[in-house]
Amino acid sequence: NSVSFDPSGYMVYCPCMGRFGNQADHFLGSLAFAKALNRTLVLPPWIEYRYGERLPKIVPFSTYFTTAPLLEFHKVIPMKTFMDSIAPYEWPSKQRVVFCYMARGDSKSCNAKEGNPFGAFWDSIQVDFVDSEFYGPLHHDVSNEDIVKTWKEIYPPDKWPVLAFTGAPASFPVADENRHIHKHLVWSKDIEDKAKKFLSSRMPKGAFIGIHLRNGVDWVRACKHIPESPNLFAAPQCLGYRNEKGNATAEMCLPSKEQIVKQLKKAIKNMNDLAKVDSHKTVRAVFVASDNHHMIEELRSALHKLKVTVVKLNTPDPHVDLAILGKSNVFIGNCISSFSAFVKRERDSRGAPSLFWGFPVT
Ligand code: GFB
Repeated sequence: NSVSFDPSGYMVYCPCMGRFGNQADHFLGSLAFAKALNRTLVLPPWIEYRYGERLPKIVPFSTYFTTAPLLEFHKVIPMKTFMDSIAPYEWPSKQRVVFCYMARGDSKSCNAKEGNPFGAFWDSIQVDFVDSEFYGPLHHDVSNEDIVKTWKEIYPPDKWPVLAFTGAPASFPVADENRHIHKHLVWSKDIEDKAKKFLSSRMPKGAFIGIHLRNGVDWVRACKHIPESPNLFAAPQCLGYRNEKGNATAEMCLPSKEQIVKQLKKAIKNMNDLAKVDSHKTVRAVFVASDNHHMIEELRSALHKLKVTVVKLNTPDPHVDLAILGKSNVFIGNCISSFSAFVKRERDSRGAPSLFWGFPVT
């Protein structure tokens, strides 16, 4: 067959933590890790959870993203190609050892298939493991050259052609130095087309502000931890990785209606001031993405004097929401949410402006 084998080896992992935003953070770190070790990264599928369904849905990587731009950064291979053309020869069933930092649960193994989504993920590619390998105290922070060297010494590709990880060999949130890799994450034609179709058919011509309202019950619960977690989840994206720009607040996590309206009006006014010299910049619409309550009626009535349309997708679709938010003239997101962080990174890679609810604290 035409798939060429990489003598430097492969790396495969289960994106077993969190939902899309978390998995995207982990993907960037894992790709950086694979690059540091000079191994081909097997593109993981996305793991999705449906309310009321016991098993998660396993979605091919390419459903949402294009492979070619990733190759500009590092060697990657689709999961199916790897399983069909590489694994049978380089990673036969009897040699499938799984890596983890230390034993999971109360066993002497990685227990890589124990629990959800662990079992479902490896089952989806028909992989069972014969043994576990604990790599601790070695770790995945490859910003340190010695660590890279140690990985290569202990696990050379001729003896270990495939490193399979129980979870992503990456940090959450994504390390600061890996954020830039996001520019290689380009939406698939399908997602891009859906976003463009919505923009051309449902949005007035002109500038628009994209906002992310993360306000479902899981989020309300998570925000209760803000007082003891000053850098919760994706918060470093606005507060800095060492809280250089302050601590997370309840208003950043779950902004009030007053806060949202105040910031939106200000953003619209700023844009419209710019529009005095460039009329293309006049704000015509606000696009709302949310996991729960879009506040469409509240926002329409609060903004009616500003002559803007307030819109959302007819059918919920997180990836199309993200793609549209990425294209907005100004984005206002949730600093704590990794879903917002996805948009912020994409926009940063193009120099497009982003703001956050309740930040900076005034
Ligand atoms: O993406 P995500 O990891 O971001 O998880 P957070 C939130 C999920 O909620 C998304 C849905 O993957 C979507 O499925 N969602 C959130 C949305 N915002 C929107 C939106 O604007 N539009 C649509 N259509 N869907 C973390 C979780 O979420 O929240 C953690 O990953 C944990 O596992 C924590 O549950 C409480 O960082 O916001």
